[in-house]
Amino acid sequence: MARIKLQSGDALIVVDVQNDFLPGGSLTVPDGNAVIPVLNRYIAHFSESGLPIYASRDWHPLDHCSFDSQGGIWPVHCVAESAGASLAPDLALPDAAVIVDKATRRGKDAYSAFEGTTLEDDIRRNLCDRLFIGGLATDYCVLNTVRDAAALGFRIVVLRDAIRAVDVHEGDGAKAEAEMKQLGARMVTLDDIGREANQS
Ligand code: VGL
Ligand code: ZN
Repeated sequence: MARIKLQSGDALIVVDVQNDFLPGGSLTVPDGNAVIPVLNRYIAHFSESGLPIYASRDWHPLDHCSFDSQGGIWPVHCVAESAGASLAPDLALPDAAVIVDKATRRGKDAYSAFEGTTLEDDIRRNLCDRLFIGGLATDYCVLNTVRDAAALGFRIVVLRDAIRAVDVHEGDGAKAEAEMKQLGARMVTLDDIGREANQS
């Protein structure tokens, strides 16, 4: 039973599904690869509906301030142009997907896909007002992207079967989900999504 019909004004944002956040990467999100087949289904829905798809990448310089080598809290990860920064090869993005690189400057971290990027402008130019957001990690870049989306006045749908948490502190992911709900995000799974044309 599809409870949400995709329609014009909807956009999909796939957050940071990059090799370094997956098993074998330098900052593995537990069970992170489980989001890939699910996101591929969402991507197919959006593609078939002719709706815009954005994919963000964490895209750091080698000496980024978030790295423990620079006094930050993370291992070196998602260094621009490195294999670890590549989007997961199994992520089935169409050519039309728009890639959004963030946290590209040494001195500043940016967990939100909106921070220091053209994402908001791109979305508004496409006349989108409802954002479907999934990816990695629930308690960092997904949460902060949702926070900014809410502050910017977008309606938000979180793909709760296509997010996973780092959980540096146990419960961080659950807390993040609670906050996203508090911010007005609707939490859905694949079963909730349908297409206008498919409804009967
Ligand atoms: C992220 C930690 C460090 C994320 C990025 O994409 O959630 N987490 N950099
Ligand atoms: Zn990062």
